[in-house]
Amino acid sequence: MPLLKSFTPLLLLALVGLASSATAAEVTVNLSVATGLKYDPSRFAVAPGDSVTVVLHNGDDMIHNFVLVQPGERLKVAQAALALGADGPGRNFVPDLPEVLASTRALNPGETATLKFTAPAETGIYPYVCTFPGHGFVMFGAMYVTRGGAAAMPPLATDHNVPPEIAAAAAAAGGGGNGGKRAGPGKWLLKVTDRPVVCRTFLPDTGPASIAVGLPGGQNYVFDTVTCSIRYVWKGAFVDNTDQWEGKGDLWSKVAGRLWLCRLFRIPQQGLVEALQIRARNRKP
Ligand SMILES: [Cu+2]
Repeated sequence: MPLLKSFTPLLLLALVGLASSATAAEVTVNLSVATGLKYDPSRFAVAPGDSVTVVLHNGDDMIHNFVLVQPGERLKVAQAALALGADGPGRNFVPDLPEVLASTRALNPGETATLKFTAPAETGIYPYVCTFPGHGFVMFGAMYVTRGGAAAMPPLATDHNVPPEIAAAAAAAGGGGNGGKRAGPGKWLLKVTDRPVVCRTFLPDTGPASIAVGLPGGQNYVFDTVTCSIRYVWKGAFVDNTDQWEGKGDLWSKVAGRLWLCRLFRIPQQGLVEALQIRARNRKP
């Protein structure tokens, strides 16, 4: 029976195909962009092979996109997007990499886009990220490909696949970390008046050895002493240390204002202060 033998694998494949298509579901995920470089929701679950429709609405006042990537490849893709430089806008800020699984175009404020794709056959945690220059370091989420549904995801408060700020907020809301008691927000909000304020604390999406600096006039930044770079800049209120100082050190301080720049600024070797002095000197008539 050689003929039947050669057909057997095909038959099996067809049966497997039928079985998987019978279990694959059509899933629609409504994602919006909230202010402060955040996706809402910051994670969702689908099953392997599901037909997924992501409807992305940009409710923010900046440009954003949605790029689904292979597990563990968020930063590689974000860095490659940065490296596109002047080519970025023409490519919707999406680098041509095999790690990119699906992506929307770059959306202007108020726009909505629909993206359809088939969920990967392999279970895992697939990051989604905004690859607009600089956003990828803080603006991301996680698509869980799992047969267990949303229940298979870890508690949000301990999920390392969502931005730390979101996990910390969930921990605070659930009473985690501070023995169930959370100090009122703003109790230890550091205020900046007419002199710069320097604060050594733990903030999301920067190294553990970072220093926050608040400047008179309402601009603030965080300097990462490990990478010797400015990680992000925000305006408005400075840093809220309430959770960090009132807790056991397991909740981080919060950026109290509004992020407007999230890009790594490498400090030139000669040092920022010296560079600024030289610039100021050259400006003099
Ligand atoms: Cu973005």
